[in-house]
Amino acid sequence: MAVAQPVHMKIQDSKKPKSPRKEQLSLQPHLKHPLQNRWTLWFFKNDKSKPWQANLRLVTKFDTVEDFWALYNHIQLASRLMSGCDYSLFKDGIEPMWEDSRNKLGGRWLIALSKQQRMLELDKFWLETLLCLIGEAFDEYSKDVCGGVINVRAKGDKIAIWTSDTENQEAVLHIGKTYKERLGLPVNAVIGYQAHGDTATKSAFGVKSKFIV
Ligand code: MGP
Repeated sequence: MAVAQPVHMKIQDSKKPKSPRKEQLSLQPHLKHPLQNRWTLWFFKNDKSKPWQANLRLVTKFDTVEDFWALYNHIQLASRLMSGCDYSLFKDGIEPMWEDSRNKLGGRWLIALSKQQRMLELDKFWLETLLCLIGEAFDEYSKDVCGGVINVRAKGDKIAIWTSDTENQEAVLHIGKTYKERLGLPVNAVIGYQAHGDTATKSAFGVKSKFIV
């Protein structure tokens, strides 16, 4: 945004060379702080007349810290979305669905929230989830991370981190323990990891967790 400058500043400025020096120009591309990965934000709005995949929209991609915050500050907080909506943030090239080749053998660490937690914790937990993702918070196991999803639902909201391989127990457990700590959940709280294959074919009895932390 252009900011009007006081007259005396303009006089001082007029003494400076008119065009920036070469070195300054070459520094400009480095002014933004690059993220390790490029990320894609997706939005889901439930229109029951359409198939599930048709309700999913790619919003934008970003790969710098500054562009993340510009986006985060521009979009609606999750707690203000209509019930039935989702945000998903996935590594570029991975679609936020079970069918993607990077997801189909994977699963999710699921944070199931009570209705009361929407006002108190939903936005805080989702922001922390986003920061864990873009900040590669899981050490060498961050490569197993595919993305994160928030489901805004009247029956109780959900937040999850999706990983690529349910069989990679070391990675899954490290990610789960770190995620629980980062959310500041009490030690005696339990979160579960569910395989997408089980979620997609779940029975009336629900989905059994493969791991808990
Ligand atoms: P949901 O949106 O993940 O949870 O899945 P919700 O609305 O809380 O419902 P619940 O069943 O978990 O209680 C709702 C429905 O959306 C699923 O039953 C599927 O029909 C569809 N769906 C969700 N996901 C994440 C996928 C997906 O990755 N692929 C496909 N094909 N359908 C999906």
